[in-house]
Amino acid sequence: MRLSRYFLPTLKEAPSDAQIVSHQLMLRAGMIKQEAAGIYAWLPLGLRVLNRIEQIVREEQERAGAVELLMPTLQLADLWRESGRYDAYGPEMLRITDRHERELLYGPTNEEMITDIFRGFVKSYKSLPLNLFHIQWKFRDERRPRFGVMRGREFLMKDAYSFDIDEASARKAYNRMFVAYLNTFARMGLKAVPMRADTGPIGGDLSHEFIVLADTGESQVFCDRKLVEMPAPGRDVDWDDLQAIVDERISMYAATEEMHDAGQFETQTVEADRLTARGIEVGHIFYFGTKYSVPMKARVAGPDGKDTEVHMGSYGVGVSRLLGAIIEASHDDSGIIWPDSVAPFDVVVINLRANDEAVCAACEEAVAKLEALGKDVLYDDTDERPGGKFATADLIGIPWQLTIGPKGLADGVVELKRRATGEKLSVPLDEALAKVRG
Ligand code: 5CA
Repeated sequence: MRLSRYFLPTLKEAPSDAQIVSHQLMLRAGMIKQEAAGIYAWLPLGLRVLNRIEQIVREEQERAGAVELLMPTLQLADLWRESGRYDAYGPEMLRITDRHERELLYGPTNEEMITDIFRGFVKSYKSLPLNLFHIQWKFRDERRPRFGVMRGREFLMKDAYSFDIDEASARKAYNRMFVAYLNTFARMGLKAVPMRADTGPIGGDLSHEFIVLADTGESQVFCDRKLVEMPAPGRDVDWDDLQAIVDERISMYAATEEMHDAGQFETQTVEADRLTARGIEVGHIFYFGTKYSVPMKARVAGPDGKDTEVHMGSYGVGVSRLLGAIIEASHDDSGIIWPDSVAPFDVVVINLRANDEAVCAACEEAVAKLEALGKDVLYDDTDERPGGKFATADLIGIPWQLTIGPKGLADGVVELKRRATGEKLSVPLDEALAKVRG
């Protein structure tokens, strides 16, 4: 992608109402534009990262056995009356009336709709276990939308819903999502800690939030330091029996403010491991049994032929919020430092003299070779001065910067910089390519 033909509206200064660093950097890097309070347009660079995060979430959901579908953003109010949540949800729900005076709402979550889909098609326990997910925009009319995409009103969520014949099997579904979440966030370079959590309007009595520790986090959290450093379980696990992996983690103290018990914290952890911090909730999983299947009559025939209500759970990931969380966890004074796995481009090739034929030819050769290696390349072919180009490259956080100018070219070298460490190498192009290839 040539920068001269791209759309990257970077800003010198962040608007003064952007309070936290991730919001400031997303605006300065030309990733998002606010359209209304808590509602953003995703500009090309932001959309690239959003898509990459979405894809990691999708892959890890599928690895854990969940199946993707797509439900609409608009839902019928009557469906929500069946569960009793239409009135219970309160002013966070955006209610809409169509031209036929039919009451609709912009979905804040999808338990009712997925339960309706399920009951329409699934009649036997033989179709279970089943876990269906989608990645769709949600709307919650938050009282205080703030911090950019962290607490938006319109935001992208991955929500999965599991259906099982009984509680024991539903807990296995819960464990699969628990482990999938650990792997998902680790792939994005995040340390996300599962913590006991309040279930709020979703309901149920078993629930964990996945929290990324960051000073700007909205909630106060308390946990055992060892839990933060624990590596993710990885893909090669027995997906049918994850209890030991889950138990090892939930046996260590970790709780959000609402669930915190100071006495228990002291007895369960030694003082040196007691961590009190702030955190960002990037995921939340719930087991709520038959809360929706009873009122909505979602039943299947069991092995004995008798109809029984299914046991359900729901599992959310804040896909758009994750951009903010990743930036909070990975930036410096010059800008964003994207982990390789979610970066909008893998490499930026910086042309130091865009009016010099030999330099342009060398840059184009480098771009072509990088693309042949399967890399996504942003080619800064603009006639901006070098200082401005380096500042932009640092700001937008591309993991590798490959700089080519007349002086290096005369010596047969290019400069390769790793954004995360600042480490620079002056080497022949082929050596730089080998480094980037990894
Ligand atoms: N139905 C359940 C699970 S699918 C549910 O809605 N859970 S939730 O309310 O906890 O939301 C799931 C995730 O969405 C949260 O963990 C959070 O990461 C993200 N999220 C929630 N509200 C917002 C918001 N206003 N802005 C951005 N992300 C949000």
